[in-house]
Amino acid sequence: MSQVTVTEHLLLHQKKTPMATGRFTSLINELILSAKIISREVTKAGLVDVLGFTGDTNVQGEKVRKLDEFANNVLIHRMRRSGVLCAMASEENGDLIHISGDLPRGDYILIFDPLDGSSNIDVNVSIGTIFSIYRRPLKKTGDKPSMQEVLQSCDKQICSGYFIYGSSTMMVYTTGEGVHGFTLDPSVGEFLLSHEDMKIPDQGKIYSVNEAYWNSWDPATKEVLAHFKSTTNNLGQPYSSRYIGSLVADFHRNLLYGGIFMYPARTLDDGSKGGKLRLLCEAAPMAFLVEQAGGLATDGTQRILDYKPTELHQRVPLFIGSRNDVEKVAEIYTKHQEQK
Ligand code: AHM
Ligand code: MG
Repeated sequence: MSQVTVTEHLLLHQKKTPMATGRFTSLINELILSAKIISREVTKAGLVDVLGFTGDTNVQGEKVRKLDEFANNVLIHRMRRSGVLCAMASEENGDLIHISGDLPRGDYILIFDPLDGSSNIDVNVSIGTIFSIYRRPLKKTGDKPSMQEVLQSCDKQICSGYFIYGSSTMMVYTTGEGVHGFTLDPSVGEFLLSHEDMKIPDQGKIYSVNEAYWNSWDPATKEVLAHFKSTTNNLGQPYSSRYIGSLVADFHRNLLYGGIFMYPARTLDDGSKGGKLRLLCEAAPMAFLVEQAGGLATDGTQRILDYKPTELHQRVPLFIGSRNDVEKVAEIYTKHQEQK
């Protein structure tokens, strides 16, 4: 493995990456330190009292697990004091997290899912932290940014990535100059470059979806699934089905092997229809990564990075992964729309 750390990699690419300023680098370093603390606690799960629920329910209506709360607190506590942010948003908090007046502020906005894949925490299956960084559009460093300033078009992200707490802990990120992966070497406590310029294969062999929702899918979605199972698809044989239930882990595997992750819209009991995954802290950061790796991300037809969010916790359907596979999904959805 190379000896290149994330900071060195950012500096090496400074010419190509104008945001590799001291302030941006210190933001990334604070994020890395937070992730190391979260990783340490995840590794100790079972030995210390971090498994199970806190008894609270979050803004999404989901029961909060102790590790969810721990990861969220670590990120808020550290990043708030980083001096380079003007606001944060977390999957776990209903409102924007402002930087209080007595702390130094910068002009970056950080959006994160502190611990993605919560249902896997207590059973020792890979989970992750997802992050997305925007720059404040109006340089008014004195006051708090408005919601309008935070709800920028998703293609305005300047950096996104994730930490995956798996068989090893990894950081995968992009600043718009390719996707790079680093593995935490526990003996030196540093993330070292292990996967430079990652590219997702154009043609996948894997589809990842929670197929138990079959009865709540529309005919277009059912045809998408039938396509991946058929012998008349691009592969000439059924794809393999792999679903972990942690977006980070499913995405990471598909990035390396090729494949498509799908969380389609479902018709719910109350008749409403929509995706589950959150645009700002899940879909958009992964979409930035996958495009930088040569893949695609859509809601079926519309590119995720073309979304302009209207609310902080907006949800979207998500189809993300290998180019040929996501294009096929769009073809099927478009055909069904035209038939309506
Ligand atoms: P979380 O952020 O609360 O963990 O929820 C998001 C997770 C994703 O990681 C995963 O892809 C999805 O929810 C799984 O949902 P389901 O259990 O409906 O398949
Ligand atoms: Mg999540």
